[in-house]
Amino acid sequence: MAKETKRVLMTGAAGQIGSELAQALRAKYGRDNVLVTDVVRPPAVLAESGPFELVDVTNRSALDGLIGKFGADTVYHLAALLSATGEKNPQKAWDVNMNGLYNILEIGRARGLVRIFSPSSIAVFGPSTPRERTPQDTVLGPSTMYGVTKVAGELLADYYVRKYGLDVRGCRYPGIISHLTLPGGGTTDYAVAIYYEAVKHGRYTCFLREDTRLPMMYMPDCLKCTLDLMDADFARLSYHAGFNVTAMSFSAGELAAEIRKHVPGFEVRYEPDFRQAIADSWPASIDDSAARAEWDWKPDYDLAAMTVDMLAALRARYAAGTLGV
Ligand code: AKB
Repeated sequence: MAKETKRVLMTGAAGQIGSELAQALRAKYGRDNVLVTDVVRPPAVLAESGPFELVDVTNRSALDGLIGKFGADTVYHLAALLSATGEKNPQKAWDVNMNGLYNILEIGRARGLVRIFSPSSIAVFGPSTPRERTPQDTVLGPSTMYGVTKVAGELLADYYVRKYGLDVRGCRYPGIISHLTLPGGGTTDYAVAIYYEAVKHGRYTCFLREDTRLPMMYMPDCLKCTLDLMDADFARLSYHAGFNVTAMSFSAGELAAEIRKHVPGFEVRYEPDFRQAIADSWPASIDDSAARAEWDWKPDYDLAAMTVDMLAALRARYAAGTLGV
């Protein structure tokens, strides 16, 4: 029988996904069984709800020491530089994304970890990838350093599955939308910022063109997707580190129109910057039939349902004075 997860270590826990996934893991495995780590201190609510350590994922001996001391059998490795930040500092993106993952895989191999989660991204795709219903198996050819590291990371993780029998899993996240922790340094970040600005100021200046259509997912689906993939029966999986997943696709203009249904008079200006070229190199929609077939992936939220939920949560935070100005 497959070994069970009992003690979890997470890297990159201060980020948009990490901060919510850590809470979900604490609810599932018990607060003291989930050690969250990052190079910066996460929000107080997370740092104070269970064990937390500062660690740099490029420092293998520090990471190995923590995993050993805590007795972690499973790692959620979320530490990474995203697409826009990666283009500003490609060398650091390579260092953190590749050496961080290599360190985790080597520690996993040496310590015989039960399971590792290593997220990938739609950034693995590039300008020559089919843009609509992008297949699971297709041309990759990313044009960003972030995408290069995600392709190499998927290949490296799959190699460890084949060569060492290490159980490594990951999905190609689309843009993730949430209302707790802001994303940092991605191209899809506009789809979070637009909700905040709608609630706070009733207007937003978007760094992508109005007709830019990208695949997206709401945070509750992202958490379900991640936890379900990690719970899936290994024997059912023919893919490992790079499952296509998606929940919806919309353009910046369609998102603005949906928000306007709830925020009358909401104004959006479009001033594309360097992130437009990144968005133009990514798929507009994704075929995630392999994830649906192999571990029963199915999202719950579409654009309309997500917008109602996002606006209600952000308005409550605004009323409570916790949204900033
Ligand atoms: C980014 O925009 O860089 C990320 C991603 C799609 O991986 N949100």
